[in-house]
Amino acid sequence: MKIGIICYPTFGGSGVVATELGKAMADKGHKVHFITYNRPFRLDHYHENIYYHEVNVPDYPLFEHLPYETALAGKLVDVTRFDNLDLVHVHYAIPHASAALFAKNILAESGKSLPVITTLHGTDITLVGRDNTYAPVVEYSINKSDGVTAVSKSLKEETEEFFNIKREIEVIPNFIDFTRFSKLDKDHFKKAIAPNDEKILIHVSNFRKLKRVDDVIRVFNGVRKEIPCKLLLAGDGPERANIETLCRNSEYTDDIRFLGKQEAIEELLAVSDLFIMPSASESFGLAALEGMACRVPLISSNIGGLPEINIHGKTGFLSDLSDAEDMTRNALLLLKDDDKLNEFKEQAYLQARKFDIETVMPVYEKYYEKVIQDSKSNAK
Ligand code: GMT
Repeated sequence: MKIGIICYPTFGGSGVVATELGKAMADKGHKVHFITYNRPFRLDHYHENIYYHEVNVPDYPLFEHLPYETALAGKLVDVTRFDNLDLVHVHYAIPHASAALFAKNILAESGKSLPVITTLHGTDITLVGRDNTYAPVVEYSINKSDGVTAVSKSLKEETEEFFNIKREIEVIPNFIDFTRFSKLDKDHFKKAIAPNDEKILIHVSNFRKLKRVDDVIRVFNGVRKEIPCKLLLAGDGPERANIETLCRNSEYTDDIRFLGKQEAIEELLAVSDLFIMPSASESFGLAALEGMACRVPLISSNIGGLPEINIHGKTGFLSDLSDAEDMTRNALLLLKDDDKLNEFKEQAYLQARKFDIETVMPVYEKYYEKVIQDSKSNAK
């Protein structure tokens, strides 16, 4: 197949899923065309089946806001015509789905069919997509796409609860490429972070409010009161400055390291003992699943799609939203008992194995084929 992929190229779950899926499709022999405004950060090597088309938005004195959606639609029309795409798969509804549908309609004028698959990732439904400004466009785009997938059961349900959905939404979960995320031997690195064999807690996110990084600090302070440990904070975003202030006022400030955006996240996960994800909203929690793939158990809130990956009392623990005390208790339960911790590490890994890209990629491939076939039948 000749597949177009539209995604955000930045650090963030939806871009990671889009890129890893595209790479896996390319390995399988499909031609994959990424269409976005920057090279996706995990698209880091040459591949004979992968193409990258950059969307540039020409400026004009009249524009106070650059019309990215129009430029994206125009680029998609151009690539589809030249490379004869069989379908386009857009990740994150806003503004990718409506731009793709616009391109589809333009192409239809000249008799070219371009099926559009939209994958809903999270905040495009649970947060920003609910804004009155975007909601009618999101709803229309979901109903008019040729195929729609959601990354968890919970996200599908939330979509159907909030929007007036008149079509089937397929749940296809996110996945892990185990060639990248398998526990690496990084003893020397561990020694550098925790020279006295302290336990290492980790949090990875884009530091938005909904990630509740302040709860991570509360949990860490509570744990640190009882046992020697270190906290790694990877990622960056709007809340980072506030969190740094919070940490500077903590008596354990020397045990907390801000690492900023990290590409080789697997190396950090490889030395970690516990992942903390207390989010207020999380459709799936890919960053945490990457941790589990590296045998890092998960202390998380019990919202959204998190209970679909984190099995309470087995791969980690689930707590009510904002209950940092319970999260602290659960973290200590594991960190104070090496046998239990090792047992949870193994279970976390086995659970992550269920989301192996080798299993999930063919599900997407079949779905692509079905959507293309259905579009052909509907056109007759
Ligand atoms: O919230 C983020 O970390 C970024 C966001 C994105 O779209 O890049 O993540 C969403 O999609 C990820 C991949 O499907 C999911 O693993 C995240 O849970 C989801 N984030 C939220 O729902 C808040």
